[in-house]
Amino acid sequence: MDSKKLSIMFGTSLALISIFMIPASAHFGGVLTGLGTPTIDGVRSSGEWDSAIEIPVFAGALTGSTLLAMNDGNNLYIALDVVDPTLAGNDIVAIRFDNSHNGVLDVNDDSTGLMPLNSVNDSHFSGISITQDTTIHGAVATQNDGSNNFIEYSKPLSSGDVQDFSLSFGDTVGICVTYFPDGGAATPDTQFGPNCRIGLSQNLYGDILIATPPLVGGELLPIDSTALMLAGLQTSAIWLAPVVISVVGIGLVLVKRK
Ligand SMILES: [Ca+2]
Ligand SMILES: [Ca+2]
Ligand SMILES: [Ca+2]
Ligand SMILES: [Ca+2]
Repeated sequence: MDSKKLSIMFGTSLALISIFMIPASAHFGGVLTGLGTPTIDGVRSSGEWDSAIEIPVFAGALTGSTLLAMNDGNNLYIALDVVDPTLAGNDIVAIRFDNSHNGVLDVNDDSTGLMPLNSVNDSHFSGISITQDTTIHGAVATQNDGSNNFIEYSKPLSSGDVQDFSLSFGDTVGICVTYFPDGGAATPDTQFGPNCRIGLSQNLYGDILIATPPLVGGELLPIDSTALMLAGLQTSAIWLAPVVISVVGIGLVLVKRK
């Protein structure tokens, strides 16, 4: 095989590896990701969250609840579809983030508390405790459909506030979600991942991958045309096949030339 063909194959293989590169493995559960822009109104409208990967969370009385996340170029969106027949003033969602995905609670790791009356608290780890930010960022809306509370939350990917996360396309951020139904205590059954609130470790957090809209001709593709492809890319093991084949291919070509 001549060197030109070899370099083409090598280049193609590298391109395939970069295209099909999968994110770091989840701390717990599946990786949440998706591209899209929901309306933060507490209503799961038809198709609104279809591009987001939906994973089961919680246990016991909350079995059947699910968590979703997606992003566009501006915001991170999170939705919790939690089994709860009534929306009460003390149904609270607490979300903690592992900003840099390092598994350790760091100063300024982000945190939020979502209240059912559509108010949002914005906090961070001060080094001693979870403390309210100087400037509150984020929006939330919650509604009940008779069986579930649907909580929709948005926050800028990069608010510019050092007390908030700053996320770019391709980043993975850890997430710990706790639901306090009717002000009840947090138990492993009401947390994703289980007991993620305990201690300084963030190793039981789940993961959100900030989705990257593909560039075509130097421009971002419209989100709707790419969401399904990206969702499949992150969840289906079949997408690993080109990586494996490419790596094996490089090895075979190099061995053959020796
Ligand atoms: Ca909505
Ligand atoms: Ca951290
Ligand atoms: Ca803030
Ligand atoms: Ca914050």
